[in-house]
Amino acid sequence: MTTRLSQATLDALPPAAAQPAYDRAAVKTGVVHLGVGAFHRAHQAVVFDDALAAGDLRWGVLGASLRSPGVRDQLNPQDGLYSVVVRDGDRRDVRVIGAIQSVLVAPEDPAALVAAMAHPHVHMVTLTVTEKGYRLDPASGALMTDDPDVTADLSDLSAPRTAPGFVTAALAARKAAGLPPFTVVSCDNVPHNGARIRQAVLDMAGRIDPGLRDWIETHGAFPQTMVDRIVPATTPDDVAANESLLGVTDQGMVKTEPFTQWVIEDRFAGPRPDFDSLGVQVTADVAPWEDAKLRLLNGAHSAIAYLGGLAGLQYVDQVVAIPAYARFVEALWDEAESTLTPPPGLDVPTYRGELMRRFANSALQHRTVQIAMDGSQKLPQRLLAACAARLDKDQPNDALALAVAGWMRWQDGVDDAGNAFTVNDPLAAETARRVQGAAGPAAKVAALLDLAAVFPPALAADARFAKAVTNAHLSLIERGAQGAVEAFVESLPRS
Ligand code: NAI
Ligand code: CS2
Repeated sequence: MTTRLSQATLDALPPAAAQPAYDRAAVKTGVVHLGVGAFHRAHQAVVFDDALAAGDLRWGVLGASLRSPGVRDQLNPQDGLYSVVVRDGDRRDVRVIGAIQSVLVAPEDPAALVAAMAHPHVHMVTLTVTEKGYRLDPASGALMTDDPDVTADLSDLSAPRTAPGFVTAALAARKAAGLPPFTVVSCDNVPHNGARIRQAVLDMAGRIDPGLRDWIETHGAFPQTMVDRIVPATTPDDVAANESLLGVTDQGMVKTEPFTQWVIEDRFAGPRPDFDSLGVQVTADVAPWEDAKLRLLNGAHSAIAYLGGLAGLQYVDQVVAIPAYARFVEALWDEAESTLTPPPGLDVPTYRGELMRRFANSALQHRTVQIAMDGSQKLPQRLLAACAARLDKDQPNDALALAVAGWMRWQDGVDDAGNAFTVNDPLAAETARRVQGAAGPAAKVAALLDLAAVFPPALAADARFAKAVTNAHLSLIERGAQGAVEAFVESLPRS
């Protein structure tokens, strides 16, 4: 067995692997991060590492997992160290990140996490707990008060279970201690992420203690963010390949692309790193950035995941290498783009070109099945908002409808070659029930459109939308996903 990456083995790393040059022992914990997945390690933690490297030692990160001990067991034996490997073609840039100081597993000791979040040095709580981790209804954004963990948090916050529960409990502890609130920074692809976590926390606080709610409303800050960097899940092969570069084993490594972007609304409850000097855009209005990213990047990602995955294509780059799929993505973007008000500084044609190049990065091996996960939580902001906006203007939605139909076909749990797979989604049991109970494809589409957690009532009731999705679904059944994409592209006017 090779040696593990740790503070003690940093000296043994090859010169090409960048590593922290600041005094890690002098770093204070200014950030608590909930959900230390791959994305946090390749995105926000890199920015905090940059802040530390620039000499501002207030921004060490305490990571917390709200579920399993996996990342704690990867990082704590490595003194929190791990590498970010930027992959592009044959390029492999390795950088060891020192910002994460340690990782807690919340269910093992919820009170310890609340106490850590209530520490006076903590100024920010950042979150990447996935869309479903907010316990919000995906279509309306309301706190799911019938969720058993939310119910438990509402009746007793001494041992929280949910992300809004931890934030509320820690803010209550800070209020009781006479401390200011921390800034809550959601870094998930949730629409209006700041406003949504704020509403969830205010809702929870209001049911527990109206005085706490008023205090959070007056003093709290929940900036909206747009976050972007493609960070596929790490595989054992990635760990092995990295070991041959580093000379030591790094169980916590993450792989990513060169591109990274973080846009944050200028709304903070206290100190923050000097974001402007760290390449982070601090701006008054994040919404146009968010809409563009969710509808163009993520909308295409979900379409690629369902329509590529059903055709048996494993990776995103394999999908966009097929000319019909690439043309389909452009058609989807034409529809989505027409619904956007791009922010100053975003040139959409250039952005689309960059996105296609990012998707084509074959060194990432970004699995379609990973992106297909949790579709019920993703569809509203990625595809359905654009559909609704186009219907309002009486514009057709054929490409978007094919993507939505791809999600519906995915709910069957069988690909075009007849291989069964697990539908990984918090609403999978509900979609399966609806699919199994439907007599024929049109009834199946109707039963899924009737799922109010995903489809807003006005969209579900729109006969033009139902017809487009039903036709697309019939095409998927008749031709398979790749055939349906090819037929769709054939039907486009020649440009
Ligand atoms: P991951 O699977 O590596 O990590 C997910 C984290 O969320 C884990 O810590 C997990 O314990 C936690 N989590 C999952 N379900 C939860 C729940 N119900 N309650 C509380 N915590 C829960 O995933 P990754 O790649 O870190 O992505 C996480 C999120 O980050 C995404 O869902 C997305 O919103 C956002 N994001 C991801 C990007 C990427 O390319 N990976 C890029 C931009 C945003
Ligand atoms: C992806 C995103 O998994 C998914 O659903 O669409 O995580 C995507 O990689 C990021 O949003 C890129 O910033």
